[in-house]
Amino acid sequence: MKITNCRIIVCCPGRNFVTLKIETDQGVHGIGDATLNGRELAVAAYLIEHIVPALIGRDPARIEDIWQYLYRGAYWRRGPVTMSAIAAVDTALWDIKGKMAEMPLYDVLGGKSRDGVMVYGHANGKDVAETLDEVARYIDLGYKAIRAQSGVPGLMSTYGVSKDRLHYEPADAAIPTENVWSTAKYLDHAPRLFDAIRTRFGFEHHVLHDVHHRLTPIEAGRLGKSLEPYQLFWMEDPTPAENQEGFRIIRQHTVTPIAVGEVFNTIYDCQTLITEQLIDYIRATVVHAGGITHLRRIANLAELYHVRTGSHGATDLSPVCMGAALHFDTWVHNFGIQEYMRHTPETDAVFPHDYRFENGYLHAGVAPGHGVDIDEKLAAKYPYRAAALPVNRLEDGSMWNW
Ligand code: CS2
Ligand code: MG
Repeated sequence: MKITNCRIIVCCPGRNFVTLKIETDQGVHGIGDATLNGRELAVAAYLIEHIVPALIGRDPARIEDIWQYLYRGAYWRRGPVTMSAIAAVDTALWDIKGKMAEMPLYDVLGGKSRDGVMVYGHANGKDVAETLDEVARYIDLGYKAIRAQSGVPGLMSTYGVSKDRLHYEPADAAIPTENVWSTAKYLDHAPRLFDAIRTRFGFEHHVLHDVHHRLTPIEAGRLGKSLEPYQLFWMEDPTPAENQEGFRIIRQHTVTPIAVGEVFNTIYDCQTLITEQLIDYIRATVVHAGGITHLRRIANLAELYHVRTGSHGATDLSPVCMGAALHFDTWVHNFGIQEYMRHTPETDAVFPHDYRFENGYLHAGVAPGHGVDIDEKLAAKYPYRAAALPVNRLEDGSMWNW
């Protein structure tokens, strides 16, 4: 069996997506997501210039060897652009593997560990009252787990709050929008939000919160401690994780569980966090962490240390990534939860898929491979539009983490 052709499809059905399609001499094709929010064309160029020419003629069955060839063979290892490009190839090859075996991907990986994948939705509002109404909406939709974000009094805008409540989309301008941040205002406000949620809805549902890399370790320790009465499922990205040792400080001060890793691209980014049990959930995902082949290594390491998976699933990860992630989640033993931000109907139409939501769970579907395809004719109607994520400044004007 041979790879005969590779196509890179860039489209914007509401937001930008980069999709790799690998075709073979057996008439079977595979699809992989290569989307890196705000840097889409860099990954597309990496694929076109450096990967596709080396793939033609290779045997698509040799997934492990191709992964090692692209990772070791580049000399320049790691990084989000490289690893997203490798992930796209890897995902497409696993898709082909499943189609050739006539098995859903979870069966190729080792079979189902569970019947459905628990997901969390993203409830957000400009203030506490509006966020509470959104939490109620997710409860009505059947969600068992809900992440809550709200505007902070005195700040014009913040991470996680959008006009279109159900389809949160932060990349809103070609040149980044500038936000203003105050740690003091946020730390004062966040516990009030969760107090209001537990007062109104009780403790039946899992609640989560994303700090989006805004705090220092000691501030994160304080926040985690102040949220303990509300029993969060997790506190996400409390501090930037380049400094993995910083999480020791957070751990010394709070038992609020911690989830980290949506921006990670290799196992080395989380090695200390996992082996020292400084986190509870690892958020690395298929598209940004080298595909199924590498994510499997991360999850296997995590399992040794009681760390469970909680993969990133924002709208900027395409339905192709979501489909692959759901098969992975269905198989992997140490699964925790999966993020599920709903795609717009335009996006869903461009990417016909087999997964479905029911009663708080996503089901991967039984189609061979990962069960997601791309309608190229429809995709061509939505050309690329430059869009970047916002940036953040402190109130005195200095740059901060968005
Ligand atoms: C996020 C994202 O979903 C999440 O947890 O932190 O919204 C993130 O900001 C975007 O995926 C960035 O592309
Ligand atoms: Mg996040």
